[in-house]
Amino acid sequence: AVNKPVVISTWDSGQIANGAAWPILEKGGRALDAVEQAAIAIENDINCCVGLGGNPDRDGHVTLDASIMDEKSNCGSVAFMERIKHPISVARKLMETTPHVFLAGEGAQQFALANGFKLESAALSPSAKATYDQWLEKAEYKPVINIELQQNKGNGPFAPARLDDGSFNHDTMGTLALDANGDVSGMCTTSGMGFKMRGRVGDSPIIGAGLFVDNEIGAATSSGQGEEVIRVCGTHLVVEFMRSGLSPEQACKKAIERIVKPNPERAKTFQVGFIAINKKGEIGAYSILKGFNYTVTEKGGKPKVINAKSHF
Ligand code: SD4
Repeated sequence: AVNKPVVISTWDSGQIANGAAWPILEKGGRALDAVEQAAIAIENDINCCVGLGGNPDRDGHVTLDASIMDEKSNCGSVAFMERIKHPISVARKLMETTPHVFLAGEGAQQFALANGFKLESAALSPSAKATYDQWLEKAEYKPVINIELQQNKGNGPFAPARLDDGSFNHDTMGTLALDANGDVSGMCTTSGMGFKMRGRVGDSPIIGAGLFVDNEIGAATSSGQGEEVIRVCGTHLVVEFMRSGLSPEQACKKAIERIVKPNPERAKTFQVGFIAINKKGEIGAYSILKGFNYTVTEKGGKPKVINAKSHF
């Protein structure tokens, strides 16, 4: 029997995303609407890694990346977009009302404004300002390894999933849903790597890298060092492995191995995690380093946080 509806999101902060998606799925609503609401919920929240409250680039500007994809392989993305609160909804608008799939920078912002989205303040959130000021003391441009386990204080380029008091902070949010109708959709939204170079775009808005959906097979999304995901077209690879018959977890594992193989020593210095879902409603995940987790909500509606298996 097919396990539906079901929604999965990256990280334990996926509880916020799933919490917004589930009421839609439970009522028989569309996976696309569910994943958009998941993104909106996390973009509304002030946190290090998603939305306008997130960490800025190294010049002090918050620049957002987001993508969305539906059951008909329609997709939309925005990247390097500033001062718009809900990049996910801009991505959906682009998908639904234009012949294009990807807008960046000023053009993305212009499209948003032309469609009724409001220009927000450029000011940093208090938490991002504090983290940025702290970062400026050294202004070192280097990603920190396995941040979820090793750096539970301050926000490095990849901010911690968990704070000192044990509550979760956030990280890039990717959400995948299978609705009661049997259709799959997904989204990915982020403020990207903290203190990135100006103009840097990660995997999250790139279809096939940070997000991929194929309604015949399933879907995948990712979190972690975007450059490494882009290099292997990560989520497209996961979906193709599922097409060849692998379970979601096996498919995520093989994609992680593809990243690790060319240089296993180097791969120990960064984190990548994939989550995936197939048409039967089976789910799975895998990461390079320990510390990646994800949240599942299915029958009963109670979110479950699961630790992913890892390569190292
Ligand atoms: C990026 N993949 O911009 C994102 C960052 C991320 O958890 O996932 N952080 O490369």
